[in-house]
Formats: sequence, structure tokens, C-alpha cells
Amino acid sequence: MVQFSDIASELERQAIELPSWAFGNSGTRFKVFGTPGTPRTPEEKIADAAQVNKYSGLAPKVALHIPWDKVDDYSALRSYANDLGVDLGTVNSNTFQDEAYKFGSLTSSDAATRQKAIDHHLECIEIMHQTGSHDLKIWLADGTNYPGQGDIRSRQDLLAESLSTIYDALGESQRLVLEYKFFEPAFYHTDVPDWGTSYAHVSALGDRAFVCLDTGHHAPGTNIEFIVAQLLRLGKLGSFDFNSRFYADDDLIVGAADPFQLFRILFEVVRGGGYAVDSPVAFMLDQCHNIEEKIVGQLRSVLNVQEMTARALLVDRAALLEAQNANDVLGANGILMDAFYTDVRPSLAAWRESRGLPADPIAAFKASGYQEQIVADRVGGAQASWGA
Ligand code: PSV
Ligand code: MN
Ligand code: MN
Repeated sequence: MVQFSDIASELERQAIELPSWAFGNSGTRFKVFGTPGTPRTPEEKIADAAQVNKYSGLAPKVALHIPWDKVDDYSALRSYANDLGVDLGTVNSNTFQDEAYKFGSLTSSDAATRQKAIDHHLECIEIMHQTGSHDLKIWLADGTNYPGQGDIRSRQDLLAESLSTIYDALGESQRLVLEYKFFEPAFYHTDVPDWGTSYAHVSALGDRAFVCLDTGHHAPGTNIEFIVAQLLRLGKLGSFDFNSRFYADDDLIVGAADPFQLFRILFEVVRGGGYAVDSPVAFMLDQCHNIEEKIVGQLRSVLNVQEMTARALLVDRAALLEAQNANDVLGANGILMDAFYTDVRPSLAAWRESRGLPADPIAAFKASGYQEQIVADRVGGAQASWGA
């Protein structure tokens, strides 16, 4: 049996990047509900994200979304974040809200539209130089709604061409991560629908291009941990967008809908070296808190990832391998389930305290008065996104 004390030191290096947009108001296409105290500026989003790191010790970076987080001076934004104990992380591009991209962005059949989308990414790379960000994350809404509407094959060629122009503009230490999603907003075909398509493109681009796996972007029933295992095997898993879903791209709190799935994913991450000290895999959240309080929602999320990482680390891998090699079907399954069913919460609380963190980060944040203060200070907070 592996004990908590055997794995505690491995928890030290856990770092989960928070999405700036999780702190803004969001909703569905039916209604965006406002939450009192919602940030009005990128600085206020970063300040809220810093609270999550302050109480959990788990979230040292904040991912930006351009143009939602557009500011005049990104170096100043970086210093502002650093003063609050966090850094700026992945830069997310946005080619899904302009009229110009109605029929596609990087895949558009119109050269001027493609160039506009490419230029936006070049601007993101310029911002990355100022923020010190390593990753440019590309998620495209490109696709079609009706069979025959577009040439699905030539769009792949255009995409490859556009991506290669963007990739060539990256700095030496910068990476491109390409996110896939099986549908929405396009309903017939999506230009980067699955890990295979993303893998084909990033492999053609080069060593600094990777796949981004958003846990909410698969058809129901998809074995996501298998995709994780495969991408790690191929050396092309660049990052995770964690969230959970019951139906589609729900963007709910990670580990809320299916804790067992999160465990299985994290076990494959650990098993495949994705949690190793030198791992290239970035852990991020991509969530929206439509009806719950946002800072507490993000705290719950990082704690869920930490709890499941601890359980994944607790799997007795030597015993598992032995059982697998002996074709001991239920024995092997039992070893995995033993770790999953281990309640690590008391051990984690004690471990946090031993490191000067609150045993219960959510309770400590609630007692701090920060939420009441921002409710009093901020009026008319910003909307995060269109709600996807
Ligand atoms: C849209 O599905 C999406 O949720 C993608 O997952 C992106 O990562 C995110 O928006 C931000 O652009
Ligand atoms: Mn995502
Ligand atoms: Mn999504």
C-alpha cells in the first residue's frame, strides 16, 4: 500500500493555471446572471485569481484572453500580477466574435479574412513577449452547419498554412497549443474536432506545437484517459483545459460531474509522466461560474484537482503491474479502486497546515472579508464571454 506520507512531497509541485474569464460574469444563451463583486477590469480579475492562490497555494498563474483582457501596457499588467504573487500564463486568442469570422477564421476561403485572423495571433505573440507567457492557445470556432456548405478538405489545407505562419512567428521559448472540440458553435463539421486532427496539425508544425485537451470537448462516453495516454506516449500533450460536463461543453467545476473520470485521467497523467518534474504538460482550468460565486468556485476546482491528483499518486503501481501481468482482472481493478476510494481530505488539510496554508482554504477565504469588500467596491462587473 502506498501511504499519503509517501506521496506528499510530490504534491508540492502542483500548479494549476486559472482562466481570467472564470472571474467575469457568464451564462448561457438564455441569460447571463450578474454576480455582485464581479471584476470590471483585467486587473480586478487577476486580483481575484491571486486570492485563489493565496488560500490554496495551487494557482500561481492566470491565463489571459485577448481581446477580453486587452490593456495598454502588458508589462505593467505583469508587474501588477507579480506584486500579488502570481504570474501571467497562457494567452488565448479569440477569432470567434467578429462578424468577419462568420464563415471561418484561419480556415476562411477569403484570403483577407485569414490574414486578419493570422494578424490577431501575431498580436497575441507580441503580447506574450511582454507578459512572459510561454503558450499561445488556439481554439477555433471554425466549421460549417450544413453538408456541402464548405470544402472540408481544402479548409484543412488552409488551416495548416495559417497555423504554420503563426508557428513561425513564435519566439524560441514559446509554444503553440491547438485545442479541439467536437462541435459548437458549428453543428455539422468543426475544423479541429478531435485529438487526431489537432495531433496531425501540431505534428506537422514542429517540436513546439502541442495538443490542448479540454475535458469538456468530447462526445459523451469518450474514454478521455485513453486519449491522455496516447498523447503522452506520442509526446504531444501540451496542456489541459479542465472542467466537467453532464451534457455538452458545460464548463462546470472540474471533478463535479464525474470525479471518477477525473481520477482516471489524472492516473494516466501520472502514469505517463505528465506530472513529472520536467513534464511539458500545463494544467489549466477552463470554466464558467454562471450561478455560483466565482472565487469560491475556482478554489473548489483547484482543490478537486489536488484531491484527485493525490488519489492518483496513491495507486500502488507496482502491485497494479503485477496484477495486470498475471491477468488478475478484478485484482488489478481493485488496486485502482482502492486509491480512488481513499479519502485524502484530512491528510491534505494537515499537509496544508504544515506548509503555512489554511487547512480549509474555502473557509479561510470566506472568513477573510474579501468577497464582501469587492461587493461593496465594484459595481457593474464585466461579462466574461458568450457563455461557452
Ligand atoms: C469554447 O468552447 C471555449 O470554452 C474553448 O474551450 C476555449 O478554450 C475557451 O472557450 C476560451 O476561448
Ligand atoms: Mn477550453
Ligand atoms: Mn469549451
